Amino acid sequence: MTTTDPIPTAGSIPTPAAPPPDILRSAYMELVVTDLAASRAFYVDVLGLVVTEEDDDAVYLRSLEEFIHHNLVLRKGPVAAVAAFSYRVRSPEELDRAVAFYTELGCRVERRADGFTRGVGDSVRVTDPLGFPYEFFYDVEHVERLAWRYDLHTPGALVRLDHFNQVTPDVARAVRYMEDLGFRVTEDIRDDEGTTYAAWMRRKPTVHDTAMTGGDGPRMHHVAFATHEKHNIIAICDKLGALRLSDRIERGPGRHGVSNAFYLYLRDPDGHRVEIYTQDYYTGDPDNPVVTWDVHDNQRRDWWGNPVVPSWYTEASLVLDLDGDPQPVAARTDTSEMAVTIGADGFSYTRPEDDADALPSWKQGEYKLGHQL
Ligand code: XXG
Ligand code: FE2
Ligand code: CA
Repeated sequence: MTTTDPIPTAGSIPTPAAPPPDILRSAYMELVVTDLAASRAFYVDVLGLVVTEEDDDAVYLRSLEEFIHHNLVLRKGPVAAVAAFSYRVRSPEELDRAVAFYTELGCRVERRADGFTRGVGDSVRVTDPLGFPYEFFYDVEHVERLAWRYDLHTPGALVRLDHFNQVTPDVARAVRYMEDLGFRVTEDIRDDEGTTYAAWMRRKPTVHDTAMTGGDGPRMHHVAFATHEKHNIIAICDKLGALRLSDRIERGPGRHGVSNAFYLYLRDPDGHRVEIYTQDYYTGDPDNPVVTWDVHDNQRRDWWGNPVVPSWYTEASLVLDLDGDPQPVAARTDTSEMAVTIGADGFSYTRPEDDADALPSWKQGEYKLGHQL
């Protein structure tokens, strides 16, 4: 049978009449890695994720507070890429909804009663309208939640999977589709000309389950794991230094503007980006206000004003179609955030005398002190 996977095209994505599946949370990512032993050493020996199960082809890992079989699958393969962004849904019936929703969108849809990975049962995988491999499941093996097993915790303990981050050429188009899928925007980055550079969207009541970052896509920007505290992130930096692996640190540690979380970005042996993230805020009320940042605000991505390295804007991982082939990447056509903020003719401001209209009213008090200094 010949099948085609939709590639990202311009034009809006229609809203299906079929209701979307009720998604609970981002649950796991399946990563294809080229050297399984090297990746295992990075995620298990350095970052301390827990092996639930493994064989010659794959390692199934979980974070310390998780009770489902895995949050990360490392699968050996020829090309480093992402095979699935997987979401848990509220009940088994939600899988029928996922099939109807994506079938109506004209997407390729595959359902497997016994799952695509070990530990997970009935699942639906799709190539979504943006070209990403999305998965939905409810049925999953429960394993021991290691929250109380402090004998196993390390100083840099990763306790939960927090979110995914996806690169896509047209963020506004992506947001409309994700809202149809039931996500709500919590924060975004824009300019006065109407360009959206990035948007953060949630199902669980935190800042996000996934974010859309403007750039050439579909590609995977990062997968993020949470620690309890900021000091756990510092401990990871110290450990990387002690192991002479400081070149795995790409950006940070620092405080995000967007999300208010404390962060660190690492690159794994294949270059897949992993964020360590902690202490964002509750967003679960129905009238949770959206926070919009000006793309020229120098503190939007790093609250302390530290520059974002160019690789963070330009590099990302390929994603696979349902046959396991890399998806073609389409170029972003809107201006890139790197060009408008750190490129040759880009600009950004820290104090609002450079752009008086840009400062939200709740920051006016802070600004008065800044102005005196
Ligand atoms: O999780 C995140 C991020 O998407 O990784 C990046 C929260 C905030 C940011 S940003 O760099 O915009 O502060
Ligand atoms: Fe992130
Ligand atoms: Ca194919």
